[in-house]
Amino acid sequence: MTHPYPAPADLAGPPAVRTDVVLPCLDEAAALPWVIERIPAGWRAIVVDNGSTDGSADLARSLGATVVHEPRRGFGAACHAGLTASDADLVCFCDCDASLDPGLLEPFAQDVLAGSADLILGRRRPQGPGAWPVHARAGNLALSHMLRRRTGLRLHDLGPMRAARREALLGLGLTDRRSGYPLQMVVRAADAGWRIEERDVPYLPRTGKSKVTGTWRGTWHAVRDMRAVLAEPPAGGAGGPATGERATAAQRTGDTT
Ligand SMILES: Nc1nc2c(ncn2[C@@H]2O[C@H](COP(=O)(O)OP(=O)(O)OP(=O)(O)O)[C@@H](O)[C@H]2O)c(=O)[nH]1
Ligand SMILES: [Mg+2]
Repeated sequence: MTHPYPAPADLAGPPAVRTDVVLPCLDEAAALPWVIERIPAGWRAIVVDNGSTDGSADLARSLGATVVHEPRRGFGAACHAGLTASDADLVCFCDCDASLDPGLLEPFAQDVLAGSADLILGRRRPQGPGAWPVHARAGNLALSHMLRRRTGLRLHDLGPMRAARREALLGLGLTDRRSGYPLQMVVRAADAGWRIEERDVPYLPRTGKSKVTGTWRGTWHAVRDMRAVLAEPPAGGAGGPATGERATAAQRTGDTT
């Protein structure tokens, strides 16, 4: 797949860094305009259409996004299809429901590029009631504790907004294709010694119908998928994606290698 913003070959200086934002999308026509207009200038939006029936794919295309079709349902299936479709240096992820502003990913990408972190996650800070149901918040907190026990990582949230290098992400060999995908990414990155950070991001009430955390069924499925990820045996630490450095003590509470 060609990138719409190729690095000009005839200009002096280092080639431009390319960044793609993967936007998993299942019936998000109401949210798409808000999301796409916030993609940083020069970045490409890859909308992964996961079987929408509300015209999301055509709308995304008309808004200038690259559209990838992933017929297999599941948040992880959609995210991974976007990752494999990307040819950029950096890949960011963001939900496509207008709960998170993809424009906030710009400093994430800059810091990954500068090498100060290998994976940066947005820590969701709910803005007003309705942004994050109580049961979802409690589930997320419990998950953060389990993650800490499993990896030593001190994260407060396993949010969907993140940035990392594409080749490093592919190297994690992620296998979950449902709700466990975001957790598996963090667990495997931690096992491999990545430096993982989180940054506050405002979390807004989503536009359109809730599919996961707004429903008990969705939450239950997410918990089931995430428990399966946490039960996986640790992979042999392969070292950091760029430098091979281990995570610092400030980022982790213990060494699990
Ligand atoms: N749940 C779900 N989301 C998908 C799927 N494929 C793509 N998505 C998109 O993934 C993003 C996250 O899904 P959401 O439905 O927002 O899940 P959530 O944020 O956990 O929960 P709610 O916002 O409360 O529904 C959205 O942009 C969805 O459109 C899928 O198969 N299931
Ligand atoms: Mg959402």
